[in-house]
Amino acid sequence: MLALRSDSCDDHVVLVIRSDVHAAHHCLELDGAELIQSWESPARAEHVDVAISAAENFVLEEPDPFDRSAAEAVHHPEYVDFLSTAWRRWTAEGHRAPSAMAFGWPARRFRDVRPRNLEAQLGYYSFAADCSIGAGTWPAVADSAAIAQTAADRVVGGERAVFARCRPPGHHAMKDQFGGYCYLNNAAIAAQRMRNAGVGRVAVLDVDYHHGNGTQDIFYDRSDVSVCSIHADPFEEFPYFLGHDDEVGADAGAGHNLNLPLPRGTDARTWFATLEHAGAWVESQRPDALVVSLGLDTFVDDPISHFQLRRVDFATLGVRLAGFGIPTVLVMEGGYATEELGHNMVAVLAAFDAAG
Ligand code: OKP
Ligand code: ZN
Repeated sequence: MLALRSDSCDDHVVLVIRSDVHAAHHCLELDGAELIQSWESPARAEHVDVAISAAENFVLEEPDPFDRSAAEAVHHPEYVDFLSTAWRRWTAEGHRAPSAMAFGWPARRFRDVRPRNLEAQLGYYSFAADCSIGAGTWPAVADSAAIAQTAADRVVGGERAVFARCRPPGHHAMKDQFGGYCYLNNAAIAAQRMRNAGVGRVAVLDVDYHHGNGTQDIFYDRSDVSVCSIHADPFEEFPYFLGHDDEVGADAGAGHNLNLPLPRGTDARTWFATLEHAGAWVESQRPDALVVSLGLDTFVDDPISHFQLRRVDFATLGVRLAGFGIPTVLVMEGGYATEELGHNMVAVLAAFDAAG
């Protein structure tokens, strides 16, 4: 599958930041009234690592230590505190359940006032009951953020592109709410990290099947980080309550957010026509660097999603992403056809690399 190019040279490789810390985090999620092992499993990252290791032009590195200030630059500090202490508090309270999950939220006409009770705070700091907090959650979440942070640092340091093999994913994580399997917003952390290092303008292009509501939330009123998401129409798909095409940014951010919702069942032809639209808009934002929220749950055989991209389409995606011709952090998001995910990810990355 790999890239035996005649012009291939030693420094032409894909740098991958990854580690094994994620493996201790395995969510429970509500499926109707039943708790099931989450689709977002350790095996996802393992399959990606195996496929990447089998391909010769990838270099794998461990992340630098997590810099909490990188997370606090895009999330409320008290939210980061909550995430990092929730499991300890849950244990100290002596709950019977092996992991913590919310059951109530400040829905319409309730007040946005932070409660003291831990179970209430779980609702205050989340928007969905599809992920839980267990013993391995915070270590994995912090490590996933460290992977994004390190990838951004390497790109600032001169790498043309770096793949941040993050798990858990991040693009649903808002300034102060977790949900959708996401706790810290890895893509936002990477974008902000590059801004702080002096990169002038950053664009985030989110190609995951689901709307990147967290990334939109974090940058919605800013003009220095533009956000574009192609996703299943929130009228019919998670995260349901954000991601419509009339969400264009606010205040200084007006005109710097673009949502391109598509119907369930969208095929590759329509998807790539939409990617062209997204690409032209991203270029109109004149970014100096790109962050791609690289979810591959657009795959035809994804068990929880309903677009129709095939492996060959992921190679086409890689070529298009390389075509922006700017320093790029590729951040892993969703993709639940676990056995296929590694090969699909390598298809994107190898094509990106071969296209230069
Ligand atoms: C995360 B990412 C509840 C199902 C909830 C949430 C999907 C989260 C996708 N049983 N599904 O964008 O790939
Ligand atoms: Zn997704």
